[in-house]
Amino acid sequence: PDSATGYSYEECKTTADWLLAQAPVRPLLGVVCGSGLGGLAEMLKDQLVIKYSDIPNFPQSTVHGHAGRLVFGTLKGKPCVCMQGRFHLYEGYSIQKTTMPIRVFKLMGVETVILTNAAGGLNPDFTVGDIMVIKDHINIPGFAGNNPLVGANDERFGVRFPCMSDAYDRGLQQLAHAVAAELDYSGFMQEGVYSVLGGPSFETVAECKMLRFLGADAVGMSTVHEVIVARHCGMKVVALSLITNQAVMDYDSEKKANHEEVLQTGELRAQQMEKLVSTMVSRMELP
Ligand code: 6GU
Repeated sequence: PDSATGYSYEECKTTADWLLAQAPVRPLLGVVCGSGLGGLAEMLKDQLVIKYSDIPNFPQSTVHGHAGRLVFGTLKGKPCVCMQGRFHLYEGYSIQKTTMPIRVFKLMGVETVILTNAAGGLNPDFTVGDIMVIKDHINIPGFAGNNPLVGANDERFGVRFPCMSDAYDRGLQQLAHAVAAELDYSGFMQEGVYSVLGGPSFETVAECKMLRFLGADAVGMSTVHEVIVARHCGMKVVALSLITNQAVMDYDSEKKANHEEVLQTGELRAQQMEKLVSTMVSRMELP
């Protein structure tokens, strides 16, 4: 099943070794940049930039707003690898393929993963431009068997049935809030539950109401599959959602979800998001 749906351990290892052979640093930190949030990668010092199309075995990024490059360097002195552009289920890859870079992170020595995304707000207390520290997720595609760990389990990555009740590291969530307070960002910081759908169509009104009723604060099309794979192989995870738009919750609303609004809000808050992440990184104790 591996060759049909995903990548084997050996294929991931080939890619990791190929990257390490040219990387200026051995990364301890992996960052995945969401839509419109790729600017974080520009903050890395002593960069080596590699296009996904040049990396053996790597999937290719197809989404506008995602650059499709891997950037190595140091962020606040910490050795780092950054994905500028991620892979989504709606691009047509198997879900196992979309998460292959996370396993490559692990095989390069990454121990902590920071993920960002753009998401629609479901919680009525949220405002466009808020940053939500993800404390939990609802994996809707997973309910139907679309989980990145489906298929033969390779014990070299992790156990067959990994725990997810502690997926989002408590200490790193606290760090996010503490750093936000220091930067005077508390006025737009939130915490909550992120729900994922396959996309690419946005939600109907009934679907938004259902997700809210289930306990979700935000909805998006990414991150959860990466978190599951990162936790499976024992990496620490912290994830931040930029609320780029309010999900439409009633039929009278004139509003329509669209990708342009997502990217515009990204621009509005991108610098603060970058500052938040880089300051968190400067405070992280890495081995
Ligand atoms: Cl409203 N929905 C989904 N599924 N993803 C989004 C979004 C909404 N806004 C940004 N990303």
